[in-house]
Parts: sequence; structure tokens; C-alpha cells
Amino acid sequence: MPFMNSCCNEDKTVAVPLTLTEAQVREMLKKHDVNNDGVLCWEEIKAVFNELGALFPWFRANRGLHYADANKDGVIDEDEKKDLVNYIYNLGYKVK
Ligand SMILES: [Ca+2]
Ligand SMILES: [Ca+2]
Repeated sequence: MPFMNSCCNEDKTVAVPLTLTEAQVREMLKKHDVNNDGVLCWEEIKAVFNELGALFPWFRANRGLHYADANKDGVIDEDEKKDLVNYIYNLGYKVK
């Protein structure tokens, strides 16, 4: 009886949703700076994760702040934004 390894011959051409690019994450952060003060507070970061479809946006906002807020003032300024972008980018959210 010949060995049938059919499981490895399946057609793998299913369309994979695109992962957000860093530029898109950056755009999104800009858009969610709703009071336009140039920094992102916890509420604004939470709104970003909300839009990304995170299960627990408040949790992700906590983590993101903790990760990127180097001077611990509770907001993400221009210098810290690249770390937040990194954090979000590495989570690998998909474009909707
Ligand atoms: Ca703001
Ligand atoms: Ca800060």
C-alpha cells in the first residue's frame, strides 16, 4: 500500500490578510491624537487598539504605555512614539 502524504499537497493559495505596516500604524496614532496636543494619552492609545480590534484595548493601552513611555509621564510624546509604533507593529494586527 503506497504511503499517501496528501496533507502536504494541499493548495495553499488562500488569501492571507495583510499585516499593518509601520507607516499605517504611525498614521493611526496620528489620527487618534484627538485633542491634537502631539502626545498620546492612555485614552487615545486605547482608542487605537479599539480600532485595531484588540480584545482588551485597555490592557493593550497599559502594556503599550509601559513599553514606550520612557520618561514615565503617562503620555507618549514624539520621541517615544517610535517605540509605541514598534510595540503595535510587532503584535501583527491585520488590515481590515
Ligand atoms: Ca493627545
Ligand atoms: Ca512620556
